[in-house]
Amino acid sequence: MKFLAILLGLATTLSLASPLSAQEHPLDPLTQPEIETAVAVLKREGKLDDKARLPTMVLDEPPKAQVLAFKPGDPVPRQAFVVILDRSQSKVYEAVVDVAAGKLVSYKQVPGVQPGILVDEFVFPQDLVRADARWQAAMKKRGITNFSDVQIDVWAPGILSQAEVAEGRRICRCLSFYRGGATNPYARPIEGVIATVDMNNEKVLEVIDLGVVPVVDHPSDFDEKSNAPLREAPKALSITQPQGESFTIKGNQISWQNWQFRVGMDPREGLVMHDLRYNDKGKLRPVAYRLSLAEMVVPYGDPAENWTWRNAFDLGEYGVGRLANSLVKGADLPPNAVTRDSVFVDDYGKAYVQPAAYGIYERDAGILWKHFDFDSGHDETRRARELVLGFVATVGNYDYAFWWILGQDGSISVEGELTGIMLAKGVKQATVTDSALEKTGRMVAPHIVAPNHQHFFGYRLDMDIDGTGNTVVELNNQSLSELGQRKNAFGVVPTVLATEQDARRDMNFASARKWNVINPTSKNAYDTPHGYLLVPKENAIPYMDANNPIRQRARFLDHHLWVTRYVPGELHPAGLYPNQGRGGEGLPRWSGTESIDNQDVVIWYNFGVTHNPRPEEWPVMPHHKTGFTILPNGFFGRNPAMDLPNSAPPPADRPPAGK
Ligand SMILES: [Cu+2]
Repeated sequence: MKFLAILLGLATTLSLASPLSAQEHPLDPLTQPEIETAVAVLKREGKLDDKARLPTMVLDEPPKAQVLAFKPGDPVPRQAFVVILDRSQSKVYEAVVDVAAGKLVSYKQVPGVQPGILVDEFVFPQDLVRADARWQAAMKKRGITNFSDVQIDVWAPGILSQAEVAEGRRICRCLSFYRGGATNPYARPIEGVIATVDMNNEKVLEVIDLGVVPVVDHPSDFDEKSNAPLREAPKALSITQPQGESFTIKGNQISWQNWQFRVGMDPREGLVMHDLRYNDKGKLRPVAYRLSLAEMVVPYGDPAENWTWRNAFDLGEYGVGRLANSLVKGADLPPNAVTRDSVFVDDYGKAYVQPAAYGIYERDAGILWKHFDFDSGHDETRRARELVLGFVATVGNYDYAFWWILGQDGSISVEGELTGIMLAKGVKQATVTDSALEKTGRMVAPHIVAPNHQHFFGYRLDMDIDGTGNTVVELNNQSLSELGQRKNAFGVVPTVLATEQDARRDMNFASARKWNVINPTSKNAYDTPHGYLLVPKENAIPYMDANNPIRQRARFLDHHLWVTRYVPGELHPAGLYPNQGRGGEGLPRWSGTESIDNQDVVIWYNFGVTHNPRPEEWPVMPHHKTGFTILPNGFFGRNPAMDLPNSAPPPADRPPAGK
């Protein structure tokens, strides 16, 4: 996690170059002055001492009705939600501060929970472990005497022992990698050595050494020099917008090609889309109130004692938003991108700016629609343009890019890119000498096995199609061979998901299952309800046993789709505190028997990538793209992009037809 220290070092030393202007909207993220007010109020009320840390300080979003009733010029309700970790007493508190009035609204202790890992906690356990005689002995056994050559990564503890549960400690587990002068320490795991640290008492509780697996030097570095000779770079490809971008940004509101929405960067969820509307011939129609990545979990499938506990809840335990890279144009983003800074809060309540924390750009997206008329030679083609918004988070060895993509055809897509370095296991063997070696993973380099694992992404989609009263209809295709002679007929069978319980649903390949979110009271010219269709792509089911404590904590993965009634504060499908959690929090608790027919509903869509590693994914994996789409389905009544001007040059300027 050295990178994190560097990243934060960089971020915290920057002055607030461009503080956001005064708040205009109830959903704007907290500003530096608001953060300062919240901290001052907590101090004044005696709620923050020197040992207290702030794992969370975010905007306490007002209830939806209040936000929807808001008109520009109205007083803006502004509250901060704060989680306080009192390290001296190992207690956790939640506070709400009205930052407009400078008042403490609420303050309560929350027993039996642990917030995610603090920024400091990525750093100080490293020194504790390096100074520990048991860990030093384990290193010496492996011929390592210069301890600063060892990189130590701090992980949330995953599965706890009975003693650890009973003691109620706040703990982390530390993995060791031999960095030396290498750029890729993850290629040199110091296998079998795990240190457990009590973070509130700053003590190494235990060092486990399961026996020496030699740390073998082999070429796995990823810098240019280590991979020479380099191939010739392809010829320059210019991406320019000489007339500037086609979107406009006003505060946190963005407009582009009939779309209008607000954005906010959340330290836990990353880039959140708010109040998404489509300008349909002058009428600003609501589509979604809030769209967010809500949780992730990455379970590993290796049965070795030092691997079974490894499961990353990348939002609840680490916070992908605050792990956002400062994006680089020409690398992370195309040169025509616009980058935006974000204001976050450090462990001590100090605001800092993360420069270029997210990016916005337009990209060419192939053909949007086309038809060439053979008889007349008439050709109409519309080139697709997409608006892409997102960020890139590095969580230890892995790197994730998360994008929201809006189309000119009214489509909304989620694209995730998985890259970075697979978590590797050191083995004694240099080749696959026995099949057991690849039973739960794949040898990707001599002495390196990358264990099978899965990446699960939980998205929270608060859709509001033409208003808050929405219904979710499941669509299943089935053969209708009783119709006609040739037994070719098939059709879609719609089923209303009437209650929260009915709306715990799974993928079905056989019926090409999709879910339609409709407004039953808002209909198109053919008297069918306006709707948006959730179309899954890649997905997975978790292979971990249902009783495994991690699986219990990730019960949102019991189903690919859940629908619940909108309730303010229900944002995180594994609960607010998955770290060291007892399980069962979040969606399983919220999904009851309430009616969700023509109600304000929230759609929870979970999808997974089952990662069976390939040697071609070593030492750094080429991006794996995944995601899903949400398409207008009767929302417009016809192709909303018919009004785009023709992209093709006039016939006289075209090359001869290729007949
Ligand atoms: Cu993976």
